[in-house]
Amino acid sequence: MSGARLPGAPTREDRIVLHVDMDCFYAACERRRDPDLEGEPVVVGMGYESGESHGAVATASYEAREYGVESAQAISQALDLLPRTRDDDGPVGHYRQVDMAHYETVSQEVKAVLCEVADTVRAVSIDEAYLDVTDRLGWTGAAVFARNLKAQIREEAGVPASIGVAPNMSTAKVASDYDKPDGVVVVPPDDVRSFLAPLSLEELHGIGPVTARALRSMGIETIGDLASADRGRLVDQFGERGREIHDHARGHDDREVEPVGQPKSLSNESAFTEPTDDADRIADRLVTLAEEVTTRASTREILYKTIGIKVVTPPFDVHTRARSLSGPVDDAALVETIALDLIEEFEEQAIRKLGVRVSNLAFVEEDQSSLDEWNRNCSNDQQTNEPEANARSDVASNDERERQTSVFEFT
Ligand code: TTP
Ligand code: MG
Repeated sequence: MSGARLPGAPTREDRIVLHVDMDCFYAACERRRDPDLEGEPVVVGMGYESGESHGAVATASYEAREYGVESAQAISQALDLLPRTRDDDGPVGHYRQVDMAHYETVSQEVKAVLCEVADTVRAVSIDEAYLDVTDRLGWTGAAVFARNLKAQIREEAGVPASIGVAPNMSTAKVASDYDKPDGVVVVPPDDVRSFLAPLSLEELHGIGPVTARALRSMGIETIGDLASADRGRLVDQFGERGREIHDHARGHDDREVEPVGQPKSLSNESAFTEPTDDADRIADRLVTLAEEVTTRASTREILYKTIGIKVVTPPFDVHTRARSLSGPVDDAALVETIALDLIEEFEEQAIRKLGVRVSNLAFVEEDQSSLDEWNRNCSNDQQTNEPEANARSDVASNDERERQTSVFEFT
């Protein structure tokens, strides 16, 4: 199954890559602030206001798509396809003008959730991002992780997403599109070729109508046909891009998910099968989580100034505790000691889930510009979702407030 690779280039087929793509994003954002649009055909576009008639559809809700509405259609044509008046409880078409400022706000909220659950997040547009979660889970946990993430985005950003999980970016993107809307599709390494094979050429990112037509004229109808096509012929016809689409059709894509900037925290959490108050089990689990987080920090040459734990008690009460140091450290033993110290407050309480987090990060090798970039991308990372009463910070400086989010939904 190996395509042409540079000698020594790593084979990265063991990675776990997520592609998150929001469903009918602009329309979903409109619904978020106007719940009356829920379940209705909604068209979002521009250029149809104040007597203008040349506007085009930016997106449409899935209900509107059922009537044949699609992106780039003339708005007047789109609205003609939709019911204008409501019969009994039947649907009626709605038009909303594009409001980028609002969509950017929602997009930042989605990204804040993504930043929270993965160390490596690459936002590629207002409504899609790739995550690499290889360090966080195995394939057996991938579906649950993706479903939790989808639910979390819905809960915290108020919009629906579809998620594809695969060993590389290109297949993950195909997977996120496969079961839209509100879908989660997991394609483990052994299933990549059989998943891709029957799909039509246009499902592959980078194959537009023109390339698809050219491929069809070569007798190539599906991604499977493309995968087994002669590589030399594809390169003759399409140059370097021929090589790329051939690789992607065969489920090969060595591109790394390169984050924009850096994370704001590193954390890991783990749930018990049943809530437990067994102090030894709780301490053992906390130590394991602390080790995992500090190893990750150390490998990436990341220092931290704040060390925290998260404790979930039944039914689903989330408590966070943290302690800040006077300066950044890389000290695994200290993280363990502080985590064990902080958990003492919960002695004899049944615990459903535990987490360890280090934050207030400093990057040994990084320059400030990439940090600023990340901070812009994760500017909503400071949101508080837990009740104030749950917060308690054993913090050195008064102006520093620990984040309490219901997020950090990991392994
Ligand atoms: P997409 O992700 O392509 O579309 P979508 O999120 O609306 O729907 P889907 O469920 O199929 O993912 O694009 C994201 C947003 O980009 C979309 O909501 C509106 C905008 N957009 C345009 O403005 N013009 C276009 O032609 C397209 C395709 C999208
Ligand atoms: Mg989308």
